[in-house]
Amino acid sequence: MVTAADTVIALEMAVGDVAAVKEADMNGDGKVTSLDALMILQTATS
Ligand SMILES: [Ca+2]
Repeated sequence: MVTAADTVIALEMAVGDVAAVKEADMNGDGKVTSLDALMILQTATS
C-alpha cells in the first residue's frame, strides 16, 4: 500500500539522500524525481 509517507521517501530519493528503488519510479523513466513523488502522492490520496 502506498501512503503519503512514501512521498517523503520518494522526495529523499529524488534529492539523493536515500538510494532510489525502481518501485518508486512511477512513470518508468529510469529515475526517481519530484514527478514520481507527486504521482505517489496522488496514488496515496486517491
Ligand atoms: Ca520517474
